[in-house]
Amino acid sequence: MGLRKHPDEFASYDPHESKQVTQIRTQVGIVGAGPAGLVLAHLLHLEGIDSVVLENRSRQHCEERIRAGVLEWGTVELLNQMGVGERMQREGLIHYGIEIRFGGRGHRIDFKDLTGRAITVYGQHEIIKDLIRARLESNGQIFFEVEDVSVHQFDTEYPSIRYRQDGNTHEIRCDFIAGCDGFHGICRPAIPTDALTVYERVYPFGWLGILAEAAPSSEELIYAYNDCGFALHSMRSPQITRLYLQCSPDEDLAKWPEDRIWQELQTRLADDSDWRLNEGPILQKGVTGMRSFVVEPMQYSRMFLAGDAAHIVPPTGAKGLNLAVADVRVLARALKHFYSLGRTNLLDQYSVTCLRRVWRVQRFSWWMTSMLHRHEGNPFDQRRQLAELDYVTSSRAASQSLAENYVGLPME
Ligand code: RFL
Ligand code: PHB
Repeated sequence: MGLRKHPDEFASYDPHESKQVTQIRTQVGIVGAGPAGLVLAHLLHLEGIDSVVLENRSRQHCEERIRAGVLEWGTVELLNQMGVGERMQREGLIHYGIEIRFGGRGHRIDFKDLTGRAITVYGQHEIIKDLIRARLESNGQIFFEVEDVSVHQFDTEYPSIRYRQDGNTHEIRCDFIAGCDGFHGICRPAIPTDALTVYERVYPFGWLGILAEAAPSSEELIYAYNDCGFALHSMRSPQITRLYLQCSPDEDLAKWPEDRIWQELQTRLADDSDWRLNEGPILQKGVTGMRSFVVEPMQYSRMFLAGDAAHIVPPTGAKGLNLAVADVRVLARALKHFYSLGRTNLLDQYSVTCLRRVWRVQRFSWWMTSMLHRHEGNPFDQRRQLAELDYVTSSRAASQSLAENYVGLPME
């Protein structure tokens, strides 16, 4: 197998561009420096496989983008095995349970008792910082702020990726392309539409997320079901709280001054005790729509989609990042198998292998979302939701099912 150890760069003349195009050769061209792209690049590096990562945003933007916060035990284990978990072990918060609040009372789901496992609360942007540092320290190539990225000839043995940077055109010639460019990326739309089936559900609500300079008001996450709508108490550190409020998907942020946000959070998160939510300056706020989305298959010839490029889950189950990591773990193993043995069987099975987990996680995220959010209309559904919350917090079997999914199903 032609194992090309180092990306080499050379220039050629492209008559269409009427100027020189810089060409880089590598084994795997990766589009996107989110969790999927960066974890994949580092896993491949550890197996001696070269890759180049292309990212259209700046390094600073990637490192400061506030997103996920909950890591499954399997994600934590993988990051540690990859040698990028040192700061996560120091600064991450290990949680052995979550609280579900409704009807004025809190109910703890005890992960340790129910599964023997825990989750770690550690911001996605911190993982991104750790991964970028690790890649650059290993002389890995990540090109930030690239423009006009396009993928070509991935239905042949000679895929390529083109992009522009500093006014020049560049081309990456590779054996495979990994589309790790998120939901709005360019890789999935480059696949012929008749080769893909899309499964989608858009929810009639969104989340207003805030980051506040306030000490968390509880040691664990609180998922609250309330007549006024869902609310979530999470955190990033002993000084920073992360909070979410159910809102409409096109909510106007201008209608949410700080005092309204705090008032609504106090109402929705209240219980019958004298518990109060700590307040503080709001550092960031934003609205996210919610959808469930899966594209099948997750591969087309020599292009493989991973993470949000292939699927989206509503954030209620805290699964998006974890699913992205699970995909690239499967992909890295399949690529290693190909380069070491010359066999494509694991690459051929990539989509089927990933989709099994993807659909189980879709089910869990949909279920958490439908149990915890208020929606218009049918009083029957509200009674049913309360019965579901009652069941899940009082039956060991039901709590265990929630806990098993929340801490993360075993990796393939
Ligand atoms: P990403 O993170 O979107 O990364 C894709 C990268 O590709 C770049 N890109 C391009 N680069 C080059 N050329 C192009 N044409 C490009 N187009 C895009 C982008 O700039 C970006 O850097 O996808 P990836 O790697 O698949 O990772 C997925 C996760 O980021 C996502 O699923 C999670 O953030 C979802 N999520 C959560 N997941 C969890 O596991 N636990 C959580 O607690 C959790 N909470 C959340 C969340 C997502 C949220 N929002 C904002 C959507 C909470 C929220 C509010
Ligand atoms: C977060 O901390 O951002 C977070 C936690 C749990 C979720 C979603 C987001 O379900």
